[in-house]
Amino acid sequence: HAHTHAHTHARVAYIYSKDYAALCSHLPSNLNRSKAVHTLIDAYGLLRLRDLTVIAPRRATVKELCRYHSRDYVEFLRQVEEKERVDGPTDSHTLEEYGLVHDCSIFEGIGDYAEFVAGSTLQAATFLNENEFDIVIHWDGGRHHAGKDMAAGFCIVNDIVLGIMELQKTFDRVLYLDLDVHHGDGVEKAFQFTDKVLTVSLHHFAEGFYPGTGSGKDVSARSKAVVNVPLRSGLCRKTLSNLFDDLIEPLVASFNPKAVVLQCGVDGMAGDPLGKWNLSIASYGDCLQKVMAWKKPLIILGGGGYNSAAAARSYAYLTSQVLGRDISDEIPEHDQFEDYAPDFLLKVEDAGRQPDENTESYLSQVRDLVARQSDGIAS
Ligand code: TV7
Ligand code: CA
Ligand code: ZN
Repeated sequence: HAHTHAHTHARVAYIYSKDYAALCSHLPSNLNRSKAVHTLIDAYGLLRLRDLTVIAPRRATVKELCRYHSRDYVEFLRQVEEKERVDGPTDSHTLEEYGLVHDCSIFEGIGDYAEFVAGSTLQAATFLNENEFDIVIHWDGGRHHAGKDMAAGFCIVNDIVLGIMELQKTFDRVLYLDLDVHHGDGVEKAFQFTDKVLTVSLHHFAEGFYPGTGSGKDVSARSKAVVNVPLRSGLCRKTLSNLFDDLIEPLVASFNPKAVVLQCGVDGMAGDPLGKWNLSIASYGDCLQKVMAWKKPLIILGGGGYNSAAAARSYAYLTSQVLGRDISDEIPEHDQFEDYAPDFLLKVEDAGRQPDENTESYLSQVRDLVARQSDGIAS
């Protein structure tokens, strides 16, 4: 295929259906978030714009899921609800073996959810492979912690790994950039032995913070194209923007990816119940602008974000940015308008909630860490 990107307006696909949002809204860690996100984006009129195509999600087949996941785990996910209706609750040993406890307990529709979240990111990848769209948005995707044969950290299946594997059919080098406040451990693990997929994760790194990996210090033979950027609490817009320019831009220039997957978890936003950072919506906007400026085939995924109204605000803003449209700072009147009280504005402010502990001296250590990890990365 010829992938030329001389267009001024990107061809944008947006993966969504009402039923899929309902399915995703049962995810215990993000109850009703999916509905909030798509409802706000729709309320802003973005789904009716001509330069955006809404595409219905599709199921991944067993065969597709098994490109990465183990057959046992896939079959278990697909059958667990029916089996529990007939035989009663699954024994705790089996649940623990598959990681379907605590953070990832079984929920209504889990089998369908697993098939659709994976199928949707696979579909996104296929659109890029076939040069049908330039940018595909899948806000319900981005499940970076799921393992080959187990769930982890609110992630049941790893749609990202499956999507990147699909992109590899067409694109020789794929960049994975993970902005979620947590380390993208599952994706890193899947591609740690190949230099054709560069996995980059920025994350909060501190004693006791999940998942505890991604120190940036485990530079070894196994990690060929793995770059971790461990950061401290209170990360603010300016610091992130500088890090992006100083560390990410040169890395990406030397790797020269043919396609990009952006995991845009927004749990680093100020006030997120799980996050430790101090980012604003505009801060994610900065990153997205920089990524779009590369003009590479791009999949944009969601991820964390545990204040649903804040996540909806940011995903609405980011969607408008992809389309090159400005949207009003005033939340439009719609069914869920009350969720945006008391200000009813699009803003999530980053101002001074907590100090930025990423001091100049800490950041110079990070620069050294990243330099050591990037050694030998070239296209
Ligand atoms: C991508 N933090 C996912 C991020 C996954 C974080 C964790 C919770 C949590 C779980 C709950 C809950 C919670 C308020 C927060 C070590 C444990 C501690 C379970 C109680 N409230 C993403 C995963 C992280 C579960 N897990 O990157 C049920 O917070 O720290 C842990 C692991 C063991 C299990 N316990 C928590 O953003 C989408 N979990 C309330 C009820
Ligand atoms: Ca991350
Ligand atoms: Zn997260």
